[in-house]
Amino acid sequence: MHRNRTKLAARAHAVATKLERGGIRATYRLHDSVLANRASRLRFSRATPQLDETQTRIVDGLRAEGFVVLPFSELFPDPQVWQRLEADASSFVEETMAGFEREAAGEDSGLRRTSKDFVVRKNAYGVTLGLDDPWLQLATGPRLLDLANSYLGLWSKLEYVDLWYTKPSAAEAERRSSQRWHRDFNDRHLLKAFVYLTDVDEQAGPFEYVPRSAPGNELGQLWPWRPLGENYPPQEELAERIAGRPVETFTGPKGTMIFCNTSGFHRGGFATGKPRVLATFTYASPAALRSLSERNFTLAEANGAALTPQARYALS
Ligand SMILES: O=C(O)CCC(=O)C(=O)O
Repeated sequence: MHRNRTKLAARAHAVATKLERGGIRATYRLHDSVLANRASRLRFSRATPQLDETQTRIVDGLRAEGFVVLPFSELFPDPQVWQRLEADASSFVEETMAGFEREAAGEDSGLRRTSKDFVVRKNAYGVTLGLDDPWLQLATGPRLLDLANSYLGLWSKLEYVDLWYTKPSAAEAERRSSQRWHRDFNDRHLLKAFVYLTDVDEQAGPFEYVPRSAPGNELGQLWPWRPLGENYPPQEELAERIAGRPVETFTGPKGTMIFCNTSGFHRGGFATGKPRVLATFTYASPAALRSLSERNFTLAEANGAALTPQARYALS
């Protein structure tokens, strides 16, 4: 009797999961094609931003290859912008080091991590950010937001803002989670920006990308992106399918900035010899936030008067 009930419960659970997943997929598709994204595409088409030469080069590069890499100072030439960010990054690194010491002493470290325990995060999930947060300001300023919206062809949502400290894994460690090739689950097209805050060489777990693997590009049909699809394909099979093709490995000095459509295949953070510190932002469509993903922060009660309509939308 007990066994039957257990079997029945398991079947009911499987059916419920299937229905739930079907519902999430349908919600995503509806918002992508008709509801949320349509309105945000319209907003974009009514006020297309004027991009300068650097922003245009980034958007064109993203469309062609799915990634662009450049020095942060090319997009933000004012050294004060970098100094402010670097000061904040230094505090994060100091706090992380202090947390590691507490951890080593068997105390509560206070460090923020998710299931990806090799990464310590400044924000992780559930944090409240104010408009004075330097990274939030950067991500919602027109230099980044205009190019993100132009690439995505809509008024995007800022979904994720964080700093990561990636701790080196043991020498014999195997690649885990996002250290393995995958497509991000969040959206059919999304834009991530990474800013290296330390020098990143092969031993610091550089970010890597398979050019032209985003949906709609040449390799977009390789284990194609689908809502709740198979986003981590068998790694050896993938390696065989992309053999002989270029793979971008983004080693670079502190201040390297990478833009990438991570619906294409990417991996990184497999640090083996030294830590890697970076800032990361994600821009996605409204449909993604309504169905597949979750914003990692809430905006502190703020007078949004200083925000552009695009920034207010990105944070709403
Ligand atoms: O840590 C890395 O370089 C990979 C990050 C990643 O997979 C992601 O942000 O989606």
